[in-house]
Amino acid sequence: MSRQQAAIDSTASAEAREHIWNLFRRWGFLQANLDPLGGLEPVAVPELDLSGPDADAARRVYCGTIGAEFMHIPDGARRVWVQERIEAPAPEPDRARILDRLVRAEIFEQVLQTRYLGTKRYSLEGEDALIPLLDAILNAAAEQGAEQSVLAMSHRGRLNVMTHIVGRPAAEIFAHFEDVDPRSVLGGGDVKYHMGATGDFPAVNGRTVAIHLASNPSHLEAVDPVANGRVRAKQKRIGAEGRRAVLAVVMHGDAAFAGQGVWAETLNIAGVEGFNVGGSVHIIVNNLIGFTTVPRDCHSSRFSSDLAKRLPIPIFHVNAEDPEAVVRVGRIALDYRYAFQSPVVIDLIGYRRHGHSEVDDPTITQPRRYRKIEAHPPLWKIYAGDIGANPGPLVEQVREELDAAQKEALELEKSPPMRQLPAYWNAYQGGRYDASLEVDTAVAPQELAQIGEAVASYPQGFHVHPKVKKLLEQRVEMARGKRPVDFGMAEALAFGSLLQQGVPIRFSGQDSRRGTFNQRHAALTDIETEEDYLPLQHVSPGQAWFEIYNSTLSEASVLGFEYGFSRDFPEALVLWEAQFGDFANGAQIIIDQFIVAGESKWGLLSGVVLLLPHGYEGQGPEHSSARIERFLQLAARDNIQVCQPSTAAQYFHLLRRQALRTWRKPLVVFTPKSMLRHPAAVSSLAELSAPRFRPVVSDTGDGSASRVLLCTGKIGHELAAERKRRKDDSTAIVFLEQLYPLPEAELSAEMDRHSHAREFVWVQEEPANMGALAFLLPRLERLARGRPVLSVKRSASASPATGSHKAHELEQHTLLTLAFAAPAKN
Ligand SMILES: Cc1ncc(C[n+]2csc(CCOP(=O)(O)OP(=O)(O)O)c2C)c(N)n1
Repeated sequence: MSRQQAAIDSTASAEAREHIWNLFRRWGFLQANLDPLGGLEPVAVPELDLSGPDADAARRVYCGTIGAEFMHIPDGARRVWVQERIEAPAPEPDRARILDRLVRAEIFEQVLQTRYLGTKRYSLEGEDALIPLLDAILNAAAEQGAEQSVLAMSHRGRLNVMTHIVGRPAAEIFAHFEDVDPRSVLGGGDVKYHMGATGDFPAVNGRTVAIHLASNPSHLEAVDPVANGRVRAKQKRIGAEGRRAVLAVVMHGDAAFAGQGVWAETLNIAGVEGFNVGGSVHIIVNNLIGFTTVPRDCHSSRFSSDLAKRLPIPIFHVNAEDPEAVVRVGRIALDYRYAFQSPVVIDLIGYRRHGHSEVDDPTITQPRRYRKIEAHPPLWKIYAGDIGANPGPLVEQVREELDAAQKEALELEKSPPMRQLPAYWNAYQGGRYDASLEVDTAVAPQELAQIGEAVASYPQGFHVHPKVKKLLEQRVEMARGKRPVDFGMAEALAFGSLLQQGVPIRFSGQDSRRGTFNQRHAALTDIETEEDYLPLQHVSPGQAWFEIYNSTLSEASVLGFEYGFSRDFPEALVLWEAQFGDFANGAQIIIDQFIVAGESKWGLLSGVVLLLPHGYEGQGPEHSSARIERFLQLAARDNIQVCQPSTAAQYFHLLRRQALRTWRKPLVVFTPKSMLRHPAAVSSLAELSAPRFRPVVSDTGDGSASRVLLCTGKIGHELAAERKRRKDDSTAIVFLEQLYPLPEAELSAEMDRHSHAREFVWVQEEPANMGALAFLLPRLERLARGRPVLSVKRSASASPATGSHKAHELEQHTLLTLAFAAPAKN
């Protein structure tokens, strides 16, 4: 054979070999040995029906207990990175450490089972490898320079993670089982497997990783964006090294991962600038069951992880009964996150030893599987056998330690707090409202002028759109007092003045940079280059940071993220805007489970602001309401603030108040649409220099009116116009600008001032079953002290508003007429 021919042959065989390996790289995971109970049958893949030394070698690598899915990643460098790590020989693991973790994880569950029979603990048994997996991830993270990690997870194995990863003493967990102090949580608190916890993870390399296990509700996956938002805030606080220093590790159930949209929305925002946390590590604690439901009823795909493949990120399936493979995957996944600042998914496939909880009998629905599980030894026994170790003394020692911990718990009089808030929360408080919390929010006119000029400026040579240029010229006139201030400018002035005072601002929402109603223009676009310029980043030297992002078209993940951010950045004003208020219910779980109840359940505060455009303007059922009634129904014990400022100045003071008070409470603001530039809603600079937000805006009359119309928001301005048209001088109009906490003193003073009024009338645009009516009526009746309180509203309706603009106008006309005529009894 000629030398040339030999070279061609060897090239051909190198290519053939590469082809074989590529087939296994692409499809091998479908035939990997991933299910400890053998239920996950290999998929028939004709491309892999190969024999020969190369095929055998590739099969050993790609069809063993690790199934790597990465060939869908478009970036070749990333594919090669994974491939090299998977094809390299497995590093020597620390077997004693793995066995120690497995024994501790399992014995902990067993002790809980015997001591607290009949109590739910959501055992980790069958997925015990999670503990060595987290251990491997955090050790690798410590090597990469991680200083903190935010962990999020649901019920399964949570108590185990609290003890063995977060580092909470077992005695604390026992104390919560003993429920030693029920009186401290009457009407509040949360179950033990939802509580947050903080602690320190001592890494093998001598460093410590501070762990924050996020408090989470029952609603599966809802915590995902919250955890990421928290990580982003922690990273922001650190600065340039933030992404290295703070790591998100999010755990999921297999049914929840496949089923819940919020995690998919969260993963979708992971690579978007405003929400990027440099990659989060996701672990599916995959026991191949969701309560009683089997995988084929949980998703339309082979793996619960399959939706993750829509993103260019790797997914590592691993058999939870090969703990050495598990820790190897943990290391590879973590290093990938650090190499590419990318999310990564680990699918840890095991089983669930007991029922959904320990009080649940799984043999009713999966009798065969559970016969198998009953006969299946725990992992530590299998592993000890595999490595030829005698775990007996360790098992004894762990049992003794846990016995001692339980005795310790019995002595406790209070359930110990399992977390410590960071020092940056020291300056802030929650609890009930108190007038002493108020601060002045005035800004002097000359300062407003300076800030106003700055927010209307842009660099020389920056090509502003002619329409925006005109608007900015108008803003300069507003700043100089030559033109009244509108809502858009009031917001810019509030932000600018806060930034100057050192308050950072983070803002996100759909199309929020320009503003859905073309009103904000917080980011200017050069019409030649499409480059951005954010005037609020250039208010004055030494100012605080300002960020504003257009979000993805998601409510749940984005609001969850902003709530999370607010949880770890109390000094910042954090705002989320719904495109129209009606869309906020896409984030209803975040509102219900975190924003309104977080303080009551977990003692955790947030000053997040929700801006919800609201108003009946004939734009149809989904562009009118922000469901005021729902927020008021959720309001109790001063948990949130619900406000509707009727003028630009009121909005200005409200935003400043939120940032400058030390009271950290979520603020829901119903913001205007058509009123954004309306002459009735604009304000003078003097009003911005007035001391404070006024929760009740009184009628300017002398109090002699025979009727008082009470209202909030846009309808008040329409009532005022109607009153003028009618030349009516016997009707007063009072704006309630804060619906919750209800400013009873101010409201009752204003009602008392109208001593000649024969009746009070609550007027709202919403149908009778919506708006503030149901919340306010009993309260107004109390404050009216015997005088009648009537109401004008649309008829009760299943949908918030009509779809016909003309019908809307007819309704609105009737509403105004009725307000000035004889209103119906309630
Ligand atoms: C959003 C939501 N819907 C329903 C439930 C009720 N629920 C609690 S656990 C569970 C099954 C979860 O299965 P999986 O995600 O596989 O986790 P596992 O319990 O198996 O660890 C369900 C449906 C819930 N907690 N959250």
